[in-house]
Amino acid sequence: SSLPELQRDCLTPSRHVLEQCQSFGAQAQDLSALMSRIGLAGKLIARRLSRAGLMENVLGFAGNTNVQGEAVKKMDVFANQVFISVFEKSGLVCRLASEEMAEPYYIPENCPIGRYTLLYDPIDGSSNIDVNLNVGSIFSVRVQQGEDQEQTGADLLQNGRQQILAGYILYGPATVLVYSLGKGVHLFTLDPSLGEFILAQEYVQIPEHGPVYSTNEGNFWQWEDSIRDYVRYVHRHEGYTARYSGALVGDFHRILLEGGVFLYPGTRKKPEGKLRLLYETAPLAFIAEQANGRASTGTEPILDLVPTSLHQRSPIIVGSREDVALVESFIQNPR
Ligand code: AHM
Ligand code: MG
Repeated sequence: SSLPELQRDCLTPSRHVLEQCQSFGAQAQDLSALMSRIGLAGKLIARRLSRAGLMENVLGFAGNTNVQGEAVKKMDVFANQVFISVFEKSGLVCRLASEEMAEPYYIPENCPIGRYTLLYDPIDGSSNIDVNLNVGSIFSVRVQQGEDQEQTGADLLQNGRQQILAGYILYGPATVLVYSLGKGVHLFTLDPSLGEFILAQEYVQIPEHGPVYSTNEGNFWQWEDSIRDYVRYVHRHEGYTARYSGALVGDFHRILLEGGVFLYPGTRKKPEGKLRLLYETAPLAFIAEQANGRASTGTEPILDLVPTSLHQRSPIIVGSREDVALVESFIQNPR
């Protein structure tokens, strides 16, 4: 009926969620509104990032001597606050749990209407901000189970299959938003002239195999033998290439589109690795599985892991099926 161009430009994430739900029922409306708020958070963060070097006290480039640590913190704190502001008085989310906050943040005026909890990493890969490289935000939505009267968020300590929606925003040359409701993975690009995310690719599938392995080889001598053996294997075989940016969202996004494997395994001193289960590895595992890829600790699917604390870490091996299986084979059958 309408012009093809208009049809395309109307395919925003909130509209897409309604189509995915195949209904205009209350749950569909809630999830659609939630997606549009997440998109707004992404736009607010993208805008701030794009001006970061110009604004005093954001990066500290302009006449601020005490740059590094503080500057990074400021953007982290800002991005964390963006998600809170966007969901306050929304009636949608009763709690937010973030990598940046020790305890969940409760929004009493949204309770008990908002049955959803948003878990997020507001700025992932923060060391990249100082040098104007890509960073991301990761999000995950769960339904509140039970009353949580003591406000401990104990019901969040469940496996990753309880996520009803997950995804990330990548602040790169373009800002992209990737999400899944458990019905495939969909990719949107921010059109700055419209200020809207517009559908770019539906039902994204990770290739069965890809050339990239993405890991911090600086940890080589801290790794277990099995991981070292895997990396020696790729060094000795043709067809592999290393890519590592220091920002998980960007490294993962490359693998989503082109295949390969990202790994942040544990080290001898820190067997759980660095990345957090609820805010980082479980949401990306959800996306990977929905795109026909896999995400593993080395011995079991990330999505089956049940945390015992909100900020628990987990190792992750994620990406193309064949490549994840190869890493697992080194872990499960040490040579
Ligand atoms: P952050 O959330 O504090 O930024 O930490 C997570 C980041 C990931 O984006 C990235 O994959 C990893 O830490 C890089 O860590 P390392 O410098 O140890 O390789
Ligand atoms: Mg992070």
